Amino acid sequence: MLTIHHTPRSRSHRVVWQCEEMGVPYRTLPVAFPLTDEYRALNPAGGVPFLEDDNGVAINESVAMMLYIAQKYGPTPLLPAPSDPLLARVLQFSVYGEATVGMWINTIMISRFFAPDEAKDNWSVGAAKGRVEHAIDYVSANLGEQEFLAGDALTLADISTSYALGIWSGFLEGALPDNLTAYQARMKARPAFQRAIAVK
Ligand SMILES: N[C@@H](CCC(=O)N[C@@H](CS)C(=O)NCC(=O)O)C(=O)O
Repeated sequence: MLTIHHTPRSRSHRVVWQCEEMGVPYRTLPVAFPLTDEYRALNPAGGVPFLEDDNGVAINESVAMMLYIAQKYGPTPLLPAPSDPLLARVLQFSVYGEATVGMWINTIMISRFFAPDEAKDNWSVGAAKGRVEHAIDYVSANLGEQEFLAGDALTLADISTSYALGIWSGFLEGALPDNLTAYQARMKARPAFQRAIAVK
C-alpha cells in the first residue's frame, strides 16, 4: 500500500490527485514545517513529498512518484503506452511542470518566505520571475485551445503542470493567460482534484 508523506497544497497534492484519478488505494501521513528530526531521519533528502511502498520502495521527487505509480499500478490513460506517439509529449510536460516551472517558482517562494526584507527582491528573484513568465507563455502556446496538454484526455502532464501553475497564481498571485485560467478552472473542477485537495 502506498504511503504518501503529505502536506496539503504542497507537491504531494500531485501524487494524491493522481491516486484519486486512478482509484489507487493510499494513505497519507501529515508532514508539518519546520521538518522534524524524525522526518529527516526517514527522508534525509528533506522536503515534501516522500513516498513509500511495499518491498522497501522509498523515493523523493513528485514526478518520479507519478511515473512510478502509473507504471506499477497502471496501465492508465494518464501515461500513454510506449508505442503511443503521445508518450513523448506527456513525459516532456510532466518533467517541465516541475524541473522548469516548479523549480523557478521555488526560488521565488524561498525568497518570499525566508529571505530578509532587504533581499526579497534580489536579482535572482527577478530573473526567476522572468523564467517563470516565459515558461507559462510556452505552456499557454502549447495548450492553445485544447482541453488538455497532450491528446484529448487528462495525463500526468496536466497534473504536473497544473499544480505548478496553481502555486504561481495562488501563493504568488501571478498572472496567467486566459487559456490557462480556464484550464486551471477545468482541472480544479475535476472530482478527483476536489477529493485530493480535501485530504489532510
Ligand atoms: N522537485 C521536488 C521539490 C520538492 C519541494 O521543493 N517541496 C517543497 C514543498 S512543495 C518543500 O519541501 N519545501 C521545503 C524546503 O525546500 O525546505 C519534487 O517535485 O518533489
